Amino acid sequence: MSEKMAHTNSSLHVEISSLKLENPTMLAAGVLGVSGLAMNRVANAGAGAIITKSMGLEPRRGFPNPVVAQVQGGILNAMGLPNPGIRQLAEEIQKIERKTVPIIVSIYASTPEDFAAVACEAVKSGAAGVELNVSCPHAETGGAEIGQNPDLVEQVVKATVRNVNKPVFVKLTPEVTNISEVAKAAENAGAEAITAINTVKAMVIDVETAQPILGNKIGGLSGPAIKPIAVRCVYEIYEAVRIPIIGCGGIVTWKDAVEMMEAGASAIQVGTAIAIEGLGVFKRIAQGIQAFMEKKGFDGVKEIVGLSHKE
Ligand code: RRO
Repeated sequence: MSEKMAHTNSSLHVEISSLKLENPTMLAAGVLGVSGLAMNRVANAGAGAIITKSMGLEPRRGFPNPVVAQVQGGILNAMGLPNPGIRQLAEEIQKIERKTVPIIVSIYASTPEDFAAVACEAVKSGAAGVELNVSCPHAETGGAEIGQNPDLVEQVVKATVRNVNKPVFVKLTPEVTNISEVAKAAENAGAEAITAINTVKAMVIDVETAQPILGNKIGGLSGPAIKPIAVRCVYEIYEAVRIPIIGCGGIVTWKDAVEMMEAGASAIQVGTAIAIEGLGVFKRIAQGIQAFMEKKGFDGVKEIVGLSHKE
């Protein structure tokens, strides 16, 4: 398929709430989502949407080095939410040339009021939507301690949807007993999509020094090692909610993407795979999904979504 076709093929089009995507691939939060120039490269590489790095009200330096470590089947990170602060974002968003690619701003905060305040700033900066990060595995406040409590999730989502007129996604942690319950709380509070999943709390130790490798000691595992966890979470959430689910976790190939969609995802996010495969991964996945649909006689991506739930 030509480069042009991968961008324009209408059978790959996806709608998530009011957002229109040319294809179901998205850049996952945390990877290349800070500078306008990097996001521009991702948009030109064929991503259907971009999720920025998580932004807070104020700039943050993040955790001490090392902040990443490669492990079998993935990458462990404890970046520590480094970001320039939400007010710096507008300038970066303006550098993205392809205006048809929705920019969704990932945001974090510690209270419902601050989530709403960051979301308002994000929308003023040109965000097409916001993704509430209530699931960072190693945030000192906010993060997974919110995402592990359906009542807190409800408060954060309610405060945000009351204050912004753009779609609100909620990104969940897999580290709960019942992820469906958290997804339902987000849906009832007005979320328009669920992103599942954030990284999984993990650790790696240097056997010679007997010390944890990451500066923060504990971090979040991403990459192929967590894909079956993500597929299970998406499958369970699909049975519980009616809003779209965005699958995230270990997707490298088009087959991974189709598996996630069969589990119930309407779109998918790619992060760690960029380190493995480079930016060509977006077009390769989109083209693979297209070829799969042609082979199966499907006219649109929707026909794949949730297929594994049908006998
Ligand atoms: O910045 C990070 O260390 C980080 C975040 Br905000 C997150 O949501 N998930 C993750 O693995 N790392």
